Amino acid sequence: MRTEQPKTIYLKDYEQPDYWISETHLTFDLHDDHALVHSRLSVQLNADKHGQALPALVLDGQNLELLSVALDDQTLESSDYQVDAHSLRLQPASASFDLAVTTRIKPRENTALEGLYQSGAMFCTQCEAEGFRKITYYLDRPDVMSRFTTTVIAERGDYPVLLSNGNPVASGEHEGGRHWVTWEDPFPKPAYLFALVAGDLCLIQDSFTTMSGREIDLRIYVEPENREQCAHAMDSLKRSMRWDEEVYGREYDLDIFMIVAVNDFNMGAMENKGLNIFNSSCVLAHADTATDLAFQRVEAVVAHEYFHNWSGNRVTCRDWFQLSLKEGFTVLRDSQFSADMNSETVNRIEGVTFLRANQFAEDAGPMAHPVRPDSFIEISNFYTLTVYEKGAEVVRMLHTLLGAEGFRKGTDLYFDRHDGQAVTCDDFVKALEDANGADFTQFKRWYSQAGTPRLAVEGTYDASARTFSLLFRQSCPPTPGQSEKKPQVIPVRMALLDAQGQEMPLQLSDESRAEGTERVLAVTEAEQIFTFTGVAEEPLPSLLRGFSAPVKMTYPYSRDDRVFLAKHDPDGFNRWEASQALAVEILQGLVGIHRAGRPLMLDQRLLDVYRTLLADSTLDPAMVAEMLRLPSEAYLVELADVADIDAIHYVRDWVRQELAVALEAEMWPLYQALNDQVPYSPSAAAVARRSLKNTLLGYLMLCPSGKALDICVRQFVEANNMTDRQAALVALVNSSHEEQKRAALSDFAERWQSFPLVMDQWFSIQAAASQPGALQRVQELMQHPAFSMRNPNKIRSLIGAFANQNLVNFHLADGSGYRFLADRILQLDPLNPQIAARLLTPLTRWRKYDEARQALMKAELSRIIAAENLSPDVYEVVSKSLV
Ligand code: 0A1
Ligand code: ZN
Repeated sequence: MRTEQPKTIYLKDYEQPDYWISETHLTFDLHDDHALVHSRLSVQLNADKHGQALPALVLDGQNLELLSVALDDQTLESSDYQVDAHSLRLQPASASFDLAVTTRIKPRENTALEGLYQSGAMFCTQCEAEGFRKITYYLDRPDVMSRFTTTVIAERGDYPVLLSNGNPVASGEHEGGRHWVTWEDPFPKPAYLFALVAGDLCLIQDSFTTMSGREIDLRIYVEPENREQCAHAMDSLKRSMRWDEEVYGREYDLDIFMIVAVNDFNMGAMENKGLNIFNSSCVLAHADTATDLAFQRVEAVVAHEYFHNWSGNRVTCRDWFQLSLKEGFTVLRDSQFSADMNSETVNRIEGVTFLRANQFAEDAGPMAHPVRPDSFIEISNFYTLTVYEKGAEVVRMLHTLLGAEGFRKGTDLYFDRHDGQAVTCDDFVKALEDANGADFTQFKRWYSQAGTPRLAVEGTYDASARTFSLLFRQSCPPTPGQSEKKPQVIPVRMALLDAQGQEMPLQLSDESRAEGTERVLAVTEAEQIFTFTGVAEEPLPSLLRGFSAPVKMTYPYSRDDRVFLAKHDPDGFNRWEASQALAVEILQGLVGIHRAGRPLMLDQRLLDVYRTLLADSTLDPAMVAEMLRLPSEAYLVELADVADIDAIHYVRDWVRQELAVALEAEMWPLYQALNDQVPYSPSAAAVARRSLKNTLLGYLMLCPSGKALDICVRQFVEANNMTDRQAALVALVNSSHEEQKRAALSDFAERWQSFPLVMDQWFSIQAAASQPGALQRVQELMQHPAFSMRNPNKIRSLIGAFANQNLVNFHLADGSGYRFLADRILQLDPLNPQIAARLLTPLTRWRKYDEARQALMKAELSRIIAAENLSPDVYEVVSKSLV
């Protein structure tokens, strides 16, 4: 139990800072077991707030050893200031002064990976959100923007590369083999965008000519053994830079743009000004070692961080409650980019699948919060799917409502108006309103109300009046602290289909003539009717196309309607959606039948849809692969009130096997045709073919004929890329062919043992395999030399994969999975509280399970909260989950 209750911080308490810092001069003296940080700040009173009175200056600081303080070059006595565990407080004598502070820190002992730390042999930083205060005393808040000049001094032999933000302006040698480099960043920035790197890194270099003809020096720094794995990241960077010019009119501003890959990193990457620091998993990609999915992730994350240079850095957040200002917008930007680079429909399907299985679950759980939260204890806990993914959906809806052109006018005004400022989500929406003469007052409830809205739709056709009415009813379930919800603006992109599946002309009752065949209806009321006139025959509506709003929509479609839509809807996304919904309905029905102890029978309509897909050679193979994929266990759990995970798992596996057996004859020739042994290519078309081929392999391996085993083993051995090799390994690991499985796993480990990212895949494939005994396997794997509790990627790929992806084993009725996870969280919390808090997610979902499991899960949460010296990170998640 904690003795001191951590403090809750509220948005409503926001105040401007008492002081500004115009200039920040830093010198880092890096040594093996410590670093000396000299800071010299030019500080000015915030006169708007205080007139002439001089309040105390209170700087944030944590885990710092304070060595000296000087005010305008006068060294202060320790009686002149107060230091506690979180701050340094002193009384200025004038409205403008220089403050010089020296601190000593211990980067090697920094296992939380926040502030300045060591990853392997290199020094690096992570300052977002509040890591800078672990480097030196500072006003560590995003509305304090300052010009940084940074000098890094270190041993030349071990640290030939010394980097920070901006441009290098001077360098030199010191006695005894030490050297130094000074970097100057001309753009004022908050401390969370500060970065420093020192190491023995190799450089991959390229260049980019901007729209105004400036030549930008592009640099990727990695450890020498990874040199061959940077081409895709570099290419993605150049395409991102061009895309941001073309689509948003945004040009890069500094002369250098740098990316550094580090192995120990809490998140995916960080958008530090001019010096992005990346988890190596989001930079490195080579066909031999990375799957197509990993390639796509690298492309998306490189783009995301690059796009932050405008949406995040040039215009930043006033306070951390506004986090979605930069994250929601930037996630939308990176997904638009990925859609443009790949298939728009497939990209949207992947995004929606992820959102519904994960963010919807967060929105229905104890940590549910609005896109702009009202309060937090630890801001790190609010880098969530709601702030990122739902936040992106909110901006996407604004895009849908304004249209591409209106949206672009709005973002131009936003960037123009707020360049160099720290602003709020309201400022963002205001710019979109002002540029378009729009009123988003009601729309802004998306920022303040948590929970996933329900949208129940009904359609009525009046044959004599030739009208078709759509009745929309919206509601939103209560979430923590919000019992009542007001109606939100829900854009519904839709069409009406005739009996041939053609889109019909659309005319609303208050319109004089029909116009177009697709509309966006803005549902704004709790209950609202839209009536279409001149409707020649009873239509089938195609609703919420492209998932135009993050809601749970229902419409009383029959299964035959869904089959029709899955085959005929001209909108590709909604074809997929219809096949998903059909599969969900069938699986849910079978779960009930299985629980009642009755025999299972597969609705032939699902087979019919799948058979048609397999026969249609005109379809995009990636799209076919998406449609052949059954809804995940996680999504089925999310949809259930109380999830019977054993039944869900059993039924889903059973349906997969039925499908495989029934379609084996159709699947074989298609697999063979796709398995054409052509040389590897990373093109979108080749990725699509691999995706379908490997989906088929997964099904074929379920057939009792056993015909697929040899082919799968051959694919594993002979593959000329990691996508095919890994797909074969997954199929083997999830099969009952023990001998082949063991051989493949040990062959794989031996071959890739010195590639940490490949070993991550090896860990997670085993951790996610649903056969009995998974927990013991995971415990054994924790002893493997490639595993480490100090490396977030390893924790995610072994412990995270087990708890989040292996639902039957994690939820074993004896509670062993829960106990194991709680033990790991307690073990990790003193080392890395951010990752420990993130590992809690599956335990926070206890309301979804039966009473016995609920009791077991809550018992583990209670055991965690009773522990001594819990971090605020873990304390916040556990205490909110137990309410
Ligand atoms: N801003 C980064 C990701 C990031 C988030 C949180 C962090 O610490 C709590 C660190 C980095 C991005 O969106 O890419
Ligand atoms: Zn981001």
